[in-house]
Amino acid sequence: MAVTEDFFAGVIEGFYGRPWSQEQRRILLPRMASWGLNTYFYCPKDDLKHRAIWRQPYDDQELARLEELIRLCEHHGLRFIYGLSPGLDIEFSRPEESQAILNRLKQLMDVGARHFALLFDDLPGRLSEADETAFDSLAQAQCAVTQTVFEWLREKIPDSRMLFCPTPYCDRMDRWNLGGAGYLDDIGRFLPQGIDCLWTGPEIVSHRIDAESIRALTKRIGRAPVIWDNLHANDYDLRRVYCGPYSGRPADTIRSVAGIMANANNEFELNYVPFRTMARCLNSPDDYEPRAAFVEAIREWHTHYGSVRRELSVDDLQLLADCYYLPATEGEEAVELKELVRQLLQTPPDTWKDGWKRFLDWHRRIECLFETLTELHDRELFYAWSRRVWELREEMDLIRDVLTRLRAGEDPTEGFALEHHLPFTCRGGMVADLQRLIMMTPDGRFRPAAEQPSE
Ligand code: GDL
Repeated sequence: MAVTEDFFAGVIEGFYGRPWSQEQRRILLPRMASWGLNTYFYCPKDDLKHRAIWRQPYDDQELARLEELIRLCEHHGLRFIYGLSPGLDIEFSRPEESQAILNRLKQLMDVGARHFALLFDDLPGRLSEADETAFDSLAQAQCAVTQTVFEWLREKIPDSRMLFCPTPYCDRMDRWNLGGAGYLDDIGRFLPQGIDCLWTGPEIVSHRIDAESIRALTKRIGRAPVIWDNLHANDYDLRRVYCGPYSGRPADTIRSVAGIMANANNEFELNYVPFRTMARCLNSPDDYEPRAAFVEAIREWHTHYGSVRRELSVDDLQLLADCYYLPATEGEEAVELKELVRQLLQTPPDTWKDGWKRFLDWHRRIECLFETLTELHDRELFYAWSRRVWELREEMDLIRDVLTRLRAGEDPTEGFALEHHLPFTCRGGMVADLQRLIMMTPDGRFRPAAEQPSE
């Protein structure tokens, strides 16, 4: 099954932080088309005019950049969607506000945009005082403005597609009654048919999305949702990137929705495997196998890793991606490595068998890996990896030094002063200190950490 024209299959540039560069987008768009994706959705949270100052028109230079993207999408047969987030301070009851939205859409339409979205995610979830008297609920206020925009749009471009992102956009937020009780039922009643509704699944970052939950939602909102997929998004945690395969969206889920678009790593270069595997999954969901798709995508991605001196092997790239896999799971080798380190730290050295040798082998590979990455021709690719892999290498050094002391029979009770790890510089900083004060249990609960000396 190939993705059909009316199904949204693509990429959302919708994360917090520095938007991708124009050059990165020029690389992305043809790649998407060649992989069988059909939509690029522009809505970076930190394009100021997308959200913070949404009423101000784009200047000529900004508009020229957007126009180039629209043309590129046209050229490659992709649908370009422009998204606007007016929700931070919009007053729904003032007609000038709807007009401000139309002005912005008109600006984009004049340079060729045909499909649009209004996004009401990540907002206070309350109406202003004036709006409280004009509308019965936040959902009704949002639907009223969206309807005005939709009617205007369809008059100008009858086959235009329009999307809407609700304030509660996952099951958990619905359970919290974000946006007010009955918000999603109001969407079902008041959001005109023909407008698609975005949804991230059971959670903001959903490890798995089942068809059953989609069917229940479809009934409530009166349409099959379009999945805004945050599986590989990493804007919420600067330590992590996700290079694991698209997974946790079974074929019957894919068949139950009106589209799936991925909002992924801020580091554009690290999205090769996420997008490649998602494209594969959406185009043949019945025989999609995540690990096999991952291994294949790694082999393709490996061709981007030409370096000035030493060669990076496919196996080493796979090890690296295994260490930066998916939000709730590590890749196969990372799982083995973590388990080995745990065992070595918790058992006496005379029971380690070949464990020490195996650890040293991983240590050496990660060290070499880092050195090779520094020498890549593609500097952007190296810069995207650099701080993450530096940190991984540092931790591997630290573990090696601690294990070395244990092997020498030293007593760990008082802790080891390590030559190469300057206390408070290594693993230092306000956030790291705060993190140590609250610990997470193995099943993901939080509690105060065991007593710690004050400074
Ligand atoms: C969100 C934001 C998105 C962000 C993502 C991951 C939606 C609809 N909105 O809540 O912009 O990148 O989480 O942090 O997902």
